[in-house]
Amino acid sequence: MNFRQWALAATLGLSSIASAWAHDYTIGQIRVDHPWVRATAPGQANGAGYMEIKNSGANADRLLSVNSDAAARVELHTIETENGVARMRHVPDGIAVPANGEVKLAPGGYHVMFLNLKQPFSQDGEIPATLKFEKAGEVAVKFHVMPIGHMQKGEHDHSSHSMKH
Ligand SMILES: [Cu+2]
Repeated sequence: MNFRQWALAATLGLSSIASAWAHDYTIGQIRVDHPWVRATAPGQANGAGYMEIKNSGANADRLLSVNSDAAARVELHTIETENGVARMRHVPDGIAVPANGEVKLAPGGYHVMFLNLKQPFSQDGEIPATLKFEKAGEVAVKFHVMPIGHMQKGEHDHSSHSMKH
């Protein structure tokens, strides 16, 4: 929960809002903040997941993989632009989390790709998954299912990419 969310919750005096926003997971020096996916459109076979990963330790770590029963396969992807065309690329070596730093999985960049969903992602649902870090180990998280048009502040929509699998 950032300060703005905290201030909002405090102003409204609604602890239920505060707890709904408190959605982070800690393992060792790693904190996983607000994992979320977008609700899927009818017929959409794949979904993308996002989160922020913070590392308060003096050693770099790496998100190696994500497992979830919600999809037939889960991969880590990034988006690269070549000759003006954005394409998705599998990152088999995982995503580095710098020492005393953070990495953001966000629309238009790194994401968790859920391939061949067993059920659609429906709004307000939760998608359980296990994140595996090279050093910190495994942590179970839940991706919150956000409304279909949800974007993080300052991000552009790249939802069309998810149709290209
Ligand atoms: Cu992807």
